Amino acid sequence: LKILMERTFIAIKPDGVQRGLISEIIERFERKGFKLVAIKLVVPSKTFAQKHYHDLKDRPFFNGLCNFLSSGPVLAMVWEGEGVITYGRKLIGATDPHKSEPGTIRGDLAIVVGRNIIHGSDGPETAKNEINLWFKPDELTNYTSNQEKWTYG
Ligand code: DGT
Ligand code: DGI
Repeated sequence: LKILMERTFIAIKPDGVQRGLISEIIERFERKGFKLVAIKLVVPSKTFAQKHYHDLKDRPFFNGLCNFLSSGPVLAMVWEGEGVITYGRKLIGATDPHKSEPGTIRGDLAIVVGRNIIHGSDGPETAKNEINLWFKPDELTNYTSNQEKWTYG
């Protein structure tokens, strides 16, 4: 059995932290079987938020989005597992909570796009870039979870 391990960057934005949704969100990733390899609570600067969202720099909501991301603590995390980039997005749900399915994080826990509580990398390239932007190499742990042999067989 060959496991194709991947890592993705997941962040609970200031609205999710303020609304007390940290444990609820982490629980969903944990229960699925994904492994937490890095975590920290940080207040990003506006400049840092602009770097994180640079792909959206021409959108009308870019400034408001960056102000919002830097308005309070963000819980930055790296999660590992087979297919975690794609499946993480599935757990999160569609960008606009009006459209996210019930059962997803945004579908169950958010209402409007400007306050959609969580971010997740949208592909292998962004995952790599976002992990490098938010974490130093020595902040990423390497360990074998006792669960892995039961989760993957
Ligand atoms: P803020 O700046 O933290 O108070 O954020 P809000 O609540 O004003 O709203 P936000 O962050 O969703 O959007 C920031 C700005 O961008 C806001 O002045 C309205 C504008 N905006 C947001 N979404 C859209 C959109 O879909 N289209 C256009 N044209 N403008 C938008
Ligand atoms: O990767 P996503 O967060 O699902 O979506 P994205 O990368 O297209 O957009 C990043 C964030 O920007 C999103 O979580 C919320 C915000 N956003 C996206 N589209 C809109 C938006 N915010 C507002 N106000 N209006 C939008 O149309």
